[in-house]
Amino acid sequence: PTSYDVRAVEEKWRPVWDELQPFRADDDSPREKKYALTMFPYPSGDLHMGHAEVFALHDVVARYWWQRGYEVLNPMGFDSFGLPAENAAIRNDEHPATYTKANIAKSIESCQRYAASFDWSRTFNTSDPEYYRWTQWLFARFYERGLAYRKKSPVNWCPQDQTVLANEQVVAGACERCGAEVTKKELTQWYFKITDYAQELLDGLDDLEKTWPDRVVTAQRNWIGRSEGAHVDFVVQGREEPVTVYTTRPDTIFGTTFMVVAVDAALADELVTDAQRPAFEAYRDEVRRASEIERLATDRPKTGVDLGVTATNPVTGEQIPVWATDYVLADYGTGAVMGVPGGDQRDWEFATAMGLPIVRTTEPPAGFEGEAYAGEGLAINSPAPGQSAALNINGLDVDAAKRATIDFLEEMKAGTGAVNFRLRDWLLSRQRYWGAPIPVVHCPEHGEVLVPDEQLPVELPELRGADLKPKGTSPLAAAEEWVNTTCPTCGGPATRDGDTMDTFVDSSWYMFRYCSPHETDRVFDSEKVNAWMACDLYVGGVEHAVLHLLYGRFFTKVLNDMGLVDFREPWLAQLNQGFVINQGKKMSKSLGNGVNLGEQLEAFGVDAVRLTLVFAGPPEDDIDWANMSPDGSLKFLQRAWRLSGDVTSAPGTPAEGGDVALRRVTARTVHDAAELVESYRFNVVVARVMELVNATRKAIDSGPGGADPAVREAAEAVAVLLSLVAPYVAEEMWERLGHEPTVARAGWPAVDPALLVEDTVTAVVQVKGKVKARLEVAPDIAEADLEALALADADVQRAIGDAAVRKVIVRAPKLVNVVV
Ligand code: ANZ
Repeated sequence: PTSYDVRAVEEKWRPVWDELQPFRADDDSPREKKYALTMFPYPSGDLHMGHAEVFALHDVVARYWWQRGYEVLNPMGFDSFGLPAENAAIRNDEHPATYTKANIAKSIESCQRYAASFDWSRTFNTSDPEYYRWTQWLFARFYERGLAYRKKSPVNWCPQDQTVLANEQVVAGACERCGAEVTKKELTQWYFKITDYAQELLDGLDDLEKTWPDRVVTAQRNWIGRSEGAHVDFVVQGREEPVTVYTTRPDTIFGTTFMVVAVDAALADELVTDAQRPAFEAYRDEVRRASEIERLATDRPKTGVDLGVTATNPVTGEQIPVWATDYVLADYGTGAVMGVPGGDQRDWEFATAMGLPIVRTTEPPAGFEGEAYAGEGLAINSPAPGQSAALNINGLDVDAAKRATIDFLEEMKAGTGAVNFRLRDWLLSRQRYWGAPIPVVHCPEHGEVLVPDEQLPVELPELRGADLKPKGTSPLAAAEEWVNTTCPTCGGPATRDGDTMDTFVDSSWYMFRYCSPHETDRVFDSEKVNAWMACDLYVGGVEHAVLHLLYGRFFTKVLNDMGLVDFREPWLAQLNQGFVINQGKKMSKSLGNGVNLGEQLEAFGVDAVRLTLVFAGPPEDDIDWANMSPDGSLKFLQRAWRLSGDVTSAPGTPAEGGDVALRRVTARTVHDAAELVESYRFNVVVARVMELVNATRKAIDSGPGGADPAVREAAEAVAVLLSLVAPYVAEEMWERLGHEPTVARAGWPAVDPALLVEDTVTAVVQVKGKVKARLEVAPDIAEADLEALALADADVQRAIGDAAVRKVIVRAPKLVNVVV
């Protein structure tokens, strides 16, 4: 036959692999361990092209590690709590588990057909009570350490999904999931104290930057948002405690002409005079009606209300007015800002709108035509001519001026140097049903009480359809039988916490659980986790740059502090795949340009689809399916397969006596493929295998022929290399070459280093017409290199002696003639 039957080959090998279980990770294996993790999916349907891409890319590395002799942990599960299942359940009047289970079954079936090398013996779903029991257990440990707490504050509220959102889930003012405009609501919510780890989360990036994609590292740095500056205390009329502001530019204090307080902060409400209260309240109502998008728009005119009190500038003693505004954020810094219109554009606009004075305190460069100047320069007006102050920083550059001001403030006890982070605590409670219940009981007598460990999991009550409709409070809170319970401390009547946890809590620790997924009496076996982890590679979407990837790092640090794991970073290296798009655009229902994975697999087979995705380009790049040719991939696979039928030497024939030219190509290909996989250049690996297939075909048809052992060696290398990308055809080739399954565990082909040494030629060096040296050089050596090499040779130098070199004639690569 000149081609194989794609469908028949797929159907033939699947049951064999099911039997062999070649990818089951053995905890007790003496081999060196590797952990290859790819982000587990939400089961919101069957697998799609995006999954096909990421699983194909990820599998190259996982399968490569097996071939290299490692014991590989490559697990897969499902992030199965969350809104898609809940919304579907409301639509179809069913239980979210119904939808979840059906999608998981479909996805597992597809993954197996796709021959992704996952170890299915370790799979779990985060919505399994056996899993979320431990999510709750971890919450309890965080609570005990003071890392989980409740507070009332204005939170992001999605009016569509009727739930709060973490800052990380608000994208450009809109709900990350449904796109609705997010508003603010004052609510008591649960938080994880991720801010305790802000500095460490930042510092860890210095190491990760070597093995993580730049854009992820940058996104995390920006999200953590460390800035250095000072807290400055302003005495405010009629208030005992001073008002503290956070500033990154304490050196601009001489230009502070007003103070602005966040209108929605309690401080504003507290400071406002009776006379100004009506105006203040009217303004606050107006602001609350505005959406986050409007509030954050930079081109929006500045608004505010004078609170009617004044503050004293601690350096100049001047009285400045205190205003409330919406451009100051309540939950950043201290919620109060010293207004420096000369140095901050927002303050400039505010001062201009309100008719407040503007004083420059940094000399802008000549010709500066902007408004506020925030750049480098020397301090001026600090103090201004005629102004008296105990501090004088005129003439200092920004850094020196900052330091001098902080020193002064510290001495006066009116301020301190301070570091600030943009990172907020992680709001983890959700008013939705399909999540892990928060394991806390509220007792009128004892307040918040943790549900005792032995009573975990706190299982979800059986609710379905209309019971799940968002009402602004959790559907759990309305499930009376479930909510009403007794206090674990006193046994008196109490109520369960009605919120569930953000699904990002579930996915913050799943990588640990895979190491010992069946534990029933502990969260995981620390010994096994320490043996497998940290993950050697994490493959997934860049959209998780700040959410999941920051939370997982935070969890790891806490688990390390608890003594449960012996490392502080969970993912040593990371690879982000690009998107699969179609006709230049993201696939979407409205554009009708979606590509159905199942149809592609039907038409071209698993191997050709996988090969196409891997061969498309560097993994980080987007793949436009419209420009791809799975048909071309299939043709190539048929060509590769034909080689296996043309090998006529017996299996096990030593290759030593075989055709050297072909042996060199094979050795070079195998050698380079390893380096290419390790640097994630999978597409180049495919290109090199294509070249090897061509070279082998030529050797069979017009070279030494199919009986030459070098041909067998080459065809076997093709099968092993293809097993990383196209497992079905690779297995079929392997069988035709006379081997037992499975090629996936055949082992990386041995490379004789002698075959990697390039051919050399002998260059003759003559001095005064006599041969003085013979040099072994590369056939493509450049003339200049050959000349330098010749003149540097000791015998040549001796022959030249003190004579002056008149001319050097070079005929690369064979001859150098030195004329003296
Ligand atoms: C005076 C000043 C003068 C400032 C100047 C800047 C330039 P980052 O780097 O983001 O930390 N700020 C402080 N708290 C704020 C809040 N809650 N809402 C809005 N703005 C706030 O920025 C810190 C700077 O942002 C602070 O430094 C403060 O303005 C402002 F020439 O203080 B600055």
